[in-house]
Amino acid sequence: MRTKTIETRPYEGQRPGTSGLRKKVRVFRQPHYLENFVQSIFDTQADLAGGTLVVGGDGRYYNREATQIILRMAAANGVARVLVGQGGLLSTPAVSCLIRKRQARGGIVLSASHNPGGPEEDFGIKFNVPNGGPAPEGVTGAIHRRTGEISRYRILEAADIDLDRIGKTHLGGMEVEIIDPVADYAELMQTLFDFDRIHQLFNSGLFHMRFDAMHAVTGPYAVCILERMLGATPGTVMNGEPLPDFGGGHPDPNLVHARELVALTRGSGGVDFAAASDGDGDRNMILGRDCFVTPSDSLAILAANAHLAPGYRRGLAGVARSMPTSRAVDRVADALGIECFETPTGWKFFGNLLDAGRITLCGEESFGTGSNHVREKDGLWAVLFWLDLLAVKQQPVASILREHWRRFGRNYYSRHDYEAIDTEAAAGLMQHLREGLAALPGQRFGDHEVDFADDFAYTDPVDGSRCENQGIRIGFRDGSRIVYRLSGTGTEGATLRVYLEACEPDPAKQNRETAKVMAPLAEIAGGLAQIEQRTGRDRPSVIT
Ligand code: VG1
Ligand code: CO
Repeated sequence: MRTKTIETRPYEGQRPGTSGLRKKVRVFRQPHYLENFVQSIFDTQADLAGGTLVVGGDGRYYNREATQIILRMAAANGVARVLVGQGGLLSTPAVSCLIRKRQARGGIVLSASHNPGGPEEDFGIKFNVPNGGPAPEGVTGAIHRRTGEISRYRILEAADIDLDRIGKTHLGGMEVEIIDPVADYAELMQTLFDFDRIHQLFNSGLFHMRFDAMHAVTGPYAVCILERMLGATPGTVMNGEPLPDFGGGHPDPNLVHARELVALTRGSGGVDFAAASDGDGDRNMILGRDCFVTPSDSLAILAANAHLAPGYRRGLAGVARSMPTSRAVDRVADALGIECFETPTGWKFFGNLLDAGRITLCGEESFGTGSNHVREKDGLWAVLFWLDLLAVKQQPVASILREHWRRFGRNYYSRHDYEAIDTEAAAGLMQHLREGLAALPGQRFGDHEVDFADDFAYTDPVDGSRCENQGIRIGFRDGSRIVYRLSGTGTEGATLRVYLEACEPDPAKQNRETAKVMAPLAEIAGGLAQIEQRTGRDRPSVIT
């Protein structure tokens, strides 16, 4: 086996977004495109040489081919050992768990998360650092700079290795260990939650749940943990087989894309509990009978009840939420007397707070919840957390939710996405908003008077790094809020996200329909940003 050095030229636009580099498969398949990015990781992360690297993906189209290329490049770049999930599969939280447990110097996750897969769809690559978390801005910036100057990459000349056979082999001087993708992760979950208690809940015969793996990576994890270890009825997990095109769907666990699952929760015959996860297993959607728990509420409820789960028995150091996430968890933090941090969108911003022990739980409105057990958001972890709470409380999801609102108030919440709009129109819209910010405080829009308006900037309390232009916030005196930002994960044009939040402390008004409550705010949001005029869209593409 011989190491070859191949000449190459930089590609434009290999800048990682909110969560890794995401492009259409056909972009990734251009000659040297993937290789340039991977070599830029090795060139900037010198510690990988001589160390352990974890590699796995969500099983989408191009996952296996990319894995083989990365393995040959790792061998040529002096990596000592690579851990690869069987079949090239590993969920994002499982990669994080393995990096930490096996003291790896990094990990590569092949996924475009909730974006569709297939030859005409999306592929992605993320790099995780030794704490198990997504590379922070400093690291992604260095990798991106390197992609702009790259002139050669190294790769071993070798045949493909068998990704399906568990065990150790060698690739040149590098050891390759094909591992069971589920085992280490399942073991970690057992240390956090009371598996016996959950087992009894399933055994009672009075509790029924469904989990939708959306033909993405969590299928094998959910079958092993829910059905085999916890005794849920076989068939609890639906769409459990990972497919390269996710069965043609969007592996995005929300009310729009997991419609089939939502239908199973409706009416008197509906299941008691239902959940879904996304392409790479880091998102979660929580449903009860005739009841949807918004991700922002879920974070607040988990924070308020964390002490009931064995892994969090001693309470929480603090909590954090991404800026657009509703402020439901802030009130829980107040009540518990712990710190609450507001960070920019993207899990990488929680890493320092978790490492420094300042927070225990954190979450995002985009169906992401997690804790200090790993350094990624974790879909199945959230599902198990809810199962543990349900086993203790022996109450329907809907009543847990209502009790929570009664005690802390309800934050009605909705996100409106305008997908694939013109990039310049989107930039113009944000610029227009920015220019108008200073004049907003004190102005009235219907019943709402503007309290503050700014372009969110964040100074990391641990390392002092600063991040600007993280989204426009407009807060009103009555506690409601409008947030605008442009997505950093899309692969077509721009996506405008408008986040709406309205606060309701009065229990008598906490059972209204979200869309009705949001209508006046949505109208104000549209007017302020001139959405229709600038994008040509008279309604959002997706409302979650
Ligand atoms: C979206 C979400 C963000 C999340 C990111 C990655 O980013 O809004 O909260 O962290 O996806 O999630 P954006 O920039 O498109 O709004 V996933 O499941 O890719 O790993
Ligand atoms: Co994801």
